[in-house]
Amino acid sequence: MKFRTKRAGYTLLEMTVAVTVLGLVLGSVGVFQNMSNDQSQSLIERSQLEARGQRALNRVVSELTGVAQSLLVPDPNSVVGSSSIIYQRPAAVSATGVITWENPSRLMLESDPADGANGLDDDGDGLTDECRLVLLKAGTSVPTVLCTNISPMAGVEGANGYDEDSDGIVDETGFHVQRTGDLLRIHLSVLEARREGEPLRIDLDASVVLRN
Ligand SMILES: [Ca+2]
Ligand SMILES: [Ca+2]
Ligand SMILES: [Ca+2]
Repeated sequence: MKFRTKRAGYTLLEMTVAVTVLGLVLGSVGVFQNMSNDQSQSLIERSQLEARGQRALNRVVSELTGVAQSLLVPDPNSVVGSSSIIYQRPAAVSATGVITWENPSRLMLESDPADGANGLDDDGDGLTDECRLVLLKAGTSVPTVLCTNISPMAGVEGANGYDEDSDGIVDETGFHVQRTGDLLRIHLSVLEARREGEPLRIDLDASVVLRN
């Protein structure tokens, strides 16, 4: 009487299929892991850039809080706003409500000294014609840099006489202020170069109510 013997082991074909499937699974896991790492890194970079821009914007808001509309130079009430503003902060208020003003301070956007406005990335940091925001406080002669790597232009705006983002301001720069009534709008566009692709950009806005 003959008995069929139970098969031990796997055929070469089965082994090949198993190895191939395992390879595909491990490859997929690797790709997914890389995508996940890239997304995490991107989120971290965006979060850090937003925090950096927000710190600078908070400082600008702090500087411009309590200032008088009539003491702004220039008065940024035109459709182009202003990338530079001279202002005076209240120093003291008398019992009768008379305000004594500090000497003028100035906030201004200027080209990064290492990268002039020529359409080229002169310093090779991945950003073209980046700017910086500086503060010259009353009574000082050395400006403080509040923020670097500011976009020359805000958002999608180009220097072409059009209001691309339909915000009512034409050709606005990466830092600008604009006054409507007693409301002063402040905008900041900060950049961070990436290893590949376009730089990361964060656009931040705030506003302060001016004294009359
Ligand atoms: Ca540059
Ligand atoms: Ca340049
Ligand atoms: Ca605009």
